Amino acid sequence: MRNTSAPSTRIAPPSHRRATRRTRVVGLAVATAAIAAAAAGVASAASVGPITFAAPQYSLGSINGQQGWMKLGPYDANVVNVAGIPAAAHYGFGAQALQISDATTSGSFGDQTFSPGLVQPAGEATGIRHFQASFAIGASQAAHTGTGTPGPDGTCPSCLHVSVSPDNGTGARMSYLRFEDQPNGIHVFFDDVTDTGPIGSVANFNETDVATLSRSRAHRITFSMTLKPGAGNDVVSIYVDGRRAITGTSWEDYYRYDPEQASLGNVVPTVDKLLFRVSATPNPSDAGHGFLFDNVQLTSSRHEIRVPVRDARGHESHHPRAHEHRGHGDR
Ligand SMILES: [Ca+2]
Repeated sequence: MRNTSAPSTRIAPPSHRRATRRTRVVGLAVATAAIAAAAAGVASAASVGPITFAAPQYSLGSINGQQGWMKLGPYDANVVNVAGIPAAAHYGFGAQALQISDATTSGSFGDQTFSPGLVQPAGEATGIRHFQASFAIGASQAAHTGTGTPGPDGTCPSCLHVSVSPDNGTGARMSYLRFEDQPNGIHVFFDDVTDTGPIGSVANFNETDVATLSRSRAHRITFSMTLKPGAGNDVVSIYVDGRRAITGTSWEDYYRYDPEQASLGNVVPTVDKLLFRVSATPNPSDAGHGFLFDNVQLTSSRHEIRVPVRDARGHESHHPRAHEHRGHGDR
């Protein structure tokens, strides 16, 4: 995985040394952190969003410091005027959206772009074991950007790329999607981890190309995580436009067993934010372009919440849940 090179924090993902298969977004709505009533039966513990990056809460320019967003490094992540981006005219993103490119990248974590956090993190030791995060993503340019072409393994290190991960705000990623703008569309790569232990056992990162998104419209992406007590049992499903693209597991056992986590006590982290990360090969010509993100929403809960079929605007559609298709989610 190219995204884990030279981690600059110690809560860092693994080097890709042993990947079995080379494996490797936000808005201006009010980020409401609503702690649900303590009454039994209330499914939702906490939520953020939907964030639509709208004025007046959000201003054009760097996302850092706006409504709980953080981006301390020199990355190209800005609230932008959608009217100035012809490709996005029909995305349904309203007047403003979040633009992120890989013009500037680094191997670091804690200074990259983080969403606002949930008041109640989800984690297997918290009793709040369900985490759901979704966002809309669209290309900022109608045509493939740059000159990158995929290699024999299907990945394209020189293509426009941004990864998104459920995280705790420090770079302790518990899952991972990478969006790559390849010539035939935006490829979506999912990574999970297998490590049967014991402590000191090196983890394997498994990467799967789960979808190819058309550039002609925006797409809704959802992480649905169930963080069960014990090893090797977390369930992570990825939905593309309301259809399930893959079900795998989390990165829990990297933290639980991998020697890279020994100095931190091999502790499995909680999740309460989304990390939008740009690492590996920078593409300076992508500055001001890259991907657009909107309608960002996060929820933690005691009970699993159904993943609604929504369009990129975040509107729930009327047709029933249809998410059992594995594989490419953009058909
Ligand atoms: Ca678990």
